[in-house]
Amino acid sequence: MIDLYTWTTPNGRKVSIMLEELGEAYECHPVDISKDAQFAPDFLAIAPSGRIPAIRDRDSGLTLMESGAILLWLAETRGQFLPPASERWKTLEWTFWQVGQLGPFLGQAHQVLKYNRGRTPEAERKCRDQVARVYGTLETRLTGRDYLAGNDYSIADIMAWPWVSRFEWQEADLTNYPSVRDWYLRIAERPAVQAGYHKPHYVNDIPLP
Ligand SMILES: N[C@@H](CCC(=O)N[C@@H](CS)C(=O)NCC(=O)O)C(=O)O
Repeated sequence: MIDLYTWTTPNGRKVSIMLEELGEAYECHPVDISKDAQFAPDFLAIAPSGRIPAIRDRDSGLTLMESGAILLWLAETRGQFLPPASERWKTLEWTFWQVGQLGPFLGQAHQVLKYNRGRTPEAERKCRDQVARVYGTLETRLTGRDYLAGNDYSIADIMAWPWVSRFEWQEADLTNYPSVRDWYLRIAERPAVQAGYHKPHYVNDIPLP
């Protein structure tokens, strides 16, 4: 049994989607980051960075923060969504690209373009450039491929998809990125994605371009 500490954000949804894909038994513990629940001592004992998501494995007592580490641990210990041989390295390449580029740049875009629009035009211009750049990278990678690692759906897709699901917040028009759009819709149809998206509670339907 896994305890999942999470909230209704892209980083949190990566883990609930992965757990649903694995058919894993888990219990959700909401950490309302809009009310600073991430700074409660009990949560900080599990996630010293004070950021969701985090997990505790009840069997081994292992605790983990950082969505990339959590998905890698689940993939390795369950033997799923991390393909063998060369696709393994492409999976890790795109997993780390998500951690280092897609998440941080789109996260900045949410702050500037959604929550502070009209305040700093230069910051908005830079954010729009970076949004176009990461979507351009995704489009190039997904042209002629069903999934980021290649043929197989993997943790690389589970890492990236929840960030793309906020395309409206990022002012990203998916009709400009047809391969990303097809990939996004292909993954949105998965029952585990539809279940994991609404954890720890329902906010809105999965946005459809
Ligand atoms: N690199 C971390 C990022 C985690 C993260 O930024 N979580 C956000 C929500 S999506 C958070 O907890 N924010 C609260 C805060 O910064 O205080 C991961 O991939 O898990």
